[in-house]
Amino acid sequence: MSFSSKTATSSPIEGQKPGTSGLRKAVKVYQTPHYTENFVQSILKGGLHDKLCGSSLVVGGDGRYFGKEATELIIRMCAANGVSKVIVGLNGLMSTPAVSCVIRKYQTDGGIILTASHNPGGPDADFGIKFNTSNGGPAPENVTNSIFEFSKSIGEYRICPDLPVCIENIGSSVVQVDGSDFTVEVIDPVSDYAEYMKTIFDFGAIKELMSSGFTVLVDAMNGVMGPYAKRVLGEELGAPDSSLVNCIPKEDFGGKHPDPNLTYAADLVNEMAKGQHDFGAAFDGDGDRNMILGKKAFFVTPSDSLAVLADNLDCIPYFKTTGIKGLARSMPTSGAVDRVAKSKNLNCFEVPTGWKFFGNLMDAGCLSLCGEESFGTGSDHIREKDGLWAVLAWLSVLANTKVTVEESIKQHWNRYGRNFYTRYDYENCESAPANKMMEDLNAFVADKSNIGKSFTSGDKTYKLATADNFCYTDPVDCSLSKNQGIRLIFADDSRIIFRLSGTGSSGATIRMYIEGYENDAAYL
Ligand code: G16
Repeated sequence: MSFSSKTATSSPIEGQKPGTSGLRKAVKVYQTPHYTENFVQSILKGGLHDKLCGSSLVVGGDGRYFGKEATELIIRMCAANGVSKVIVGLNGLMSTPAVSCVIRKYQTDGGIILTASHNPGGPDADFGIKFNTSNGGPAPENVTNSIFEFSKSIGEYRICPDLPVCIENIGSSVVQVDGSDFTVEVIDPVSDYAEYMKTIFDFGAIKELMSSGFTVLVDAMNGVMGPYAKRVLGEELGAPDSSLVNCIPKEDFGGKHPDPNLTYAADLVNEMAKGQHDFGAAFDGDGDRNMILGKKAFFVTPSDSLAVLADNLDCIPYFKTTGIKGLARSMPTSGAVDRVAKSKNLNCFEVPTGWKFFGNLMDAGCLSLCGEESFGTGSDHIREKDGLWAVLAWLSVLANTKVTVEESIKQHWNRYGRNFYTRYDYENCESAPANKMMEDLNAFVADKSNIGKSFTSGDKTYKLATADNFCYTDPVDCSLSKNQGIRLIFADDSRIIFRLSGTGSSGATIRMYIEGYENDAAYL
């Protein structure tokens, strides 16, 4: 069959600047005329440039409302823009880590992920589109800037309107578009990822743990992770069906906020609190975030999770082959992992918030394990954070060390001290006063007479040692990222950090992160 594409006239739409991770907006915004088309065309041209013609791309998403329409539109636009092959998940589904895995495995030129991650879904909620480059990771800032620049001067987009698109059956189809072959390959979104996990972890050891009376409870939050949890934890590792809950992906996540934290995964927390399960975990909508709980809902902060995994990487076969090249965390993540790095004589990088900043370090062979306070953990096996990987990593540690989750955390605190940590989110703020607050904080940190001042809280006094707005120079390509968050660092390494979220779909969200370090056993 052969088809012809056409050029449609359009004009720039304000505000198509990708945030921390893609362009997240209300579904209703994405549904306005030309909004999605403009952004997809900007990704294709601004993200791929002269590689566009003849390229291959992966397309997948978390199953949220509007995902299917957007997937079909993207395929029609890829066909019209000279892309030669699109690999797409069955029914448009593919977790974010799996997209990264598939891009790398099949060496495509990148991928387009349809997700607003942990933001709610449905006709009145959020949608998002994100571009990943050929290394499998989120596009770095120079690429997202180029996409944004393109969107500001767009005058037309290309589409093949009559191309029939069927993503409901696995298989490959080739058609002629404007005289060239165009292939759409619909794949099982789980298989490649599941096979890869088997090469990273010792499934035999985890299986043994799971059959020894150790019980898990995993909540997929009605997001894309259901089929992955069922295949890997259920079919491969023997977790009973009843221990894997909310595993059918729903367009509106069943009305839930698919964010794996103590607030939004409260059902899991309450069930774990009954003390009937040894290990609990939840994922976000697209499967890159994770929350880990021990028996009786013992909460593992993401910063501690990273530190404990860093201390136990020898429990994971993958690292025996690759070696441990270095560790990293985002700036607001607690310094717990830094202490592990120091004791193991490893480099520990501090990058701005956003997984995209880890990619260069991994590609340059400087980084094996990294994480963020925002419930993200992962390694250089792919270029996205990976919720199920984190669960398998924890199960590997527990299988090897034969201690409980709570014991492993407490042993860690006893050895390294404890970074007490909390984050406050002020959501749905008006943008202007939030920006003014950041300006005032900028003025405060610029005034060097504040250094050395003491502040007292309870029986503790904190002396301000450093105050700045975090600026990062990528050690690999020397690119500079300024204004990445206000840092107040005290003499004992305690910190207060302020930054504006880059993942909201409207208004402003102010984040305040507070961290205090203790190594006095009486306080742990
Ligand atoms: C995204 C990024 C993360 C980042 C988080 C922070 O997470 O992928 O690397 O830590 O945003 O968000 P904010 O700017 O709101 O603090 P996700 O899971 O939403 O893709």
